[in-house]
Amino acid sequence: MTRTLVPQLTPFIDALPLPQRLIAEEHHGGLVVRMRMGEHRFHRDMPVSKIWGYEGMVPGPTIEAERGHPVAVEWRNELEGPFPLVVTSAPTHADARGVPVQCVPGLSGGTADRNAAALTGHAVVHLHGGLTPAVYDGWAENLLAPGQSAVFHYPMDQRAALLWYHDHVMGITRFDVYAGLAGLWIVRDERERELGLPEGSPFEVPLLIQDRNFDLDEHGRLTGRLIHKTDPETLEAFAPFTVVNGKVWPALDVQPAVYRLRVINASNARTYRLVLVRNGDPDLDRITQIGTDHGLLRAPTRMPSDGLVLASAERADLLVDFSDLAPGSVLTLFNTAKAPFDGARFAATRAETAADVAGLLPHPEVMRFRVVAGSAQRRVFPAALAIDYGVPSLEELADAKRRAIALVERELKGEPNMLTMRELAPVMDSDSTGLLTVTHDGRTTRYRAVAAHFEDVTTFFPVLGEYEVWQLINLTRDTHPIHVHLDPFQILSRRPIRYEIAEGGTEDLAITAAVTLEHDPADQLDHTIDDNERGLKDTVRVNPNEVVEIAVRFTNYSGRYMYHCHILEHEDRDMMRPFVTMPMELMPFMA
Ligand SMILES: [Cu+2]
Repeated sequence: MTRTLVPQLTPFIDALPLPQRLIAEEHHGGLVVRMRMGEHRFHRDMPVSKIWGYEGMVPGPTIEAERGHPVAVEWRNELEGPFPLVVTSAPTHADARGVPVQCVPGLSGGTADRNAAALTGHAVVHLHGGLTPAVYDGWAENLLAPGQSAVFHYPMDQRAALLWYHDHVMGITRFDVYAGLAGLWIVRDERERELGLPEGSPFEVPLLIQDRNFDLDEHGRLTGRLIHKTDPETLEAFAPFTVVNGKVWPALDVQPAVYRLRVINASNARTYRLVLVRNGDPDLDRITQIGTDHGLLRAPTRMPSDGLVLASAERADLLVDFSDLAPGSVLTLFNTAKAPFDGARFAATRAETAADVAGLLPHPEVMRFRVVAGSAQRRVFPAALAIDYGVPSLEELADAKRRAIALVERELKGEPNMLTMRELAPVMDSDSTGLLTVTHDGRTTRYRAVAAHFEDVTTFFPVLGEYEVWQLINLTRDTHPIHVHLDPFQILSRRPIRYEIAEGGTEDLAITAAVTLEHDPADQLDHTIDDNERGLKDTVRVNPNEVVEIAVRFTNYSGRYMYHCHILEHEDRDMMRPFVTMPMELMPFMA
């Protein structure tokens, strides 16, 4: 089904806002950030929206810190009801015209969820990408009620990178982040300064990309009221309007110079594949990627030929060279990824025609760059970027603890599907049932699921300082961005699998399935690791028919942390699990 929906808002009207900067050094490392109800205008032609935001803003202030200089933030919960967001599940997947309801504004026949409307503003802040002691990491159950506050200490003993802080409340992260509780956090260090990278305005520009939907009044006009809408077939919210730094489809005037774009996908569920288009053609060669989730790559990389894929919470540090362009040149950023994202390719040459309502992508526009007059500034950046990390060697990994996790979707009658990460333990006995087998080169390993839900027993106790290899096995039809709190990891491999789940084999905990590490003939994906993924990551896409192996080594902080799918609707139901990092010398005392 292809159909073009006329957008109810004119694109490229509003100027791209730059979030307010909150520079920790200027406050001697001590900051106060209040969570507050606010009013925010997402587009010039729409009334203001009520939001919950840090300092009452969307996005919150960008906190900037220096490596090695600790930052203490007093997070003050001053949220007030009523909850500014209408949560609804529409009764049907598509409207009378056959258009999926998620592609259009309004409630689409749904009613406001009363439990969501009754939310009063419990909150907890997580610094995503922070190497943070467990007590300040924002455990999803340790909440601040309105009127309460807490000082979180962030050591900032970590390399320069674009992080972000956002709400992480158990079961409702998807609503709190959607209501506005997200902001950027930039760590800076000497290595980046040696390289002469742009820092601050005008040549360093953060781009925080989200999708949002809004309510309609009785005349069909947008009211500005935020809507989180799902439907019987799609448990994630994929909203039709793309919002960058809080504006729908904004525009940025750029000089003929090199810009550093710090891009983050802060959407609940939507994956973007970003393609820059000029005069109808993809113009990806002017973009060089220098960094990923945890900062600089070892060497600059070019864009993947289809465009830059960023799933929820993934970041990219980009240099975009506009220096050869005449004033008046226009470049438009498009998204070509349909939703839910399953890794399927889409040629960059077709980016302008990526609209696809069946793929819940009614408006592929993201934002626009307009070149204005200025003296052309060319800059050359070094070919060597990061010099502080390498790929873990086979020797380092030889004795690594290996863990396996199956990503499983379970259909439930009369309620939305349940997604879980099943932690697997090898079993020896031969006659058990309820097993998941993994066959590789003729050798079969048999596993039993020992934990699936957040509240199940903790089974992961990584020892500080030691490498571990985690194997993420996707038995679903969607791509899941898996995020591990605390230390970053490196992607070791991404390989195709074929698998069969036994009839009725997906139980609440047990899973009966046979996985083979070989290509499924029906599978179109190439299961490669992009060059821009060969850095320090904290979120990795695990595509359908795929197993991804990561090497992770936790370093300084012991305690209880979480790892989870960063599709917030999945994280909330129930794709999140705890792990406990342990000092080596305590291990003999563990039962
Ligand atoms: Cu997921």
